Amino acid sequence: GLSDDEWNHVLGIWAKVEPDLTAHGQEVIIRLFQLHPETQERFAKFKNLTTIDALKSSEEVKKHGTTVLTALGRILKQKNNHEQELKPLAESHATKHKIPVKYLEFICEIIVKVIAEKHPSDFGADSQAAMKKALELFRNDMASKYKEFGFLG
Ligand code: CLN
Repeated sequence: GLSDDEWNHVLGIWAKVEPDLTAHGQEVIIRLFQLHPETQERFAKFKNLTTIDALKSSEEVKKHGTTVLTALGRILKQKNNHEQELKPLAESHATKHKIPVKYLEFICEIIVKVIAEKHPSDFGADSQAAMKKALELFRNDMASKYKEFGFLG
């Protein structure tokens, strides 16, 4: 798990992300689709967005980015006690959306990068290390829940 100090880092930087969650979320989703096009194929609702301009001007992408980061923020704020928030997310991503754990790795890496670019002076080495650790915890717990739902991801 993370120490109190590490959680303080995680929630401290998250408080800087939150006022502009939508811009962060949009950037994360667009970058994910650009770097890992196979992830976009999982979204029936984004099939028609075939150019970078279409992605950038899509209200649906903005909305989805906000949904994802809102859910992630809720989980981070529970620190380690995220069972209640995590379970439905693991269930939908395992059994309905069928999202490999590898894709979770992709998005977590991009989340760290986007935060680092948008908050260069508030996201130092200690904060970055703490955030990476929190996201790793999130992914590991998603992966073990996946198994409970019979999805090997
Ligand atoms: Fe996701 C829907 C949170 C990563 C693919 N995702 C949702 C919903 C979230 C949510 C809340 C709506 C409720 C639900 O279906 O459940 N997703 C997250 C969080 C993360 C995440 C938090 C990681 C930080 N999701 C992913 C990816 C994966 C994916 C690893 C592919 C690329 S990124 N998620 C989906 C899909 C849906 C979804 C396909 C359904 C979208 C729709 O049709 O509305």
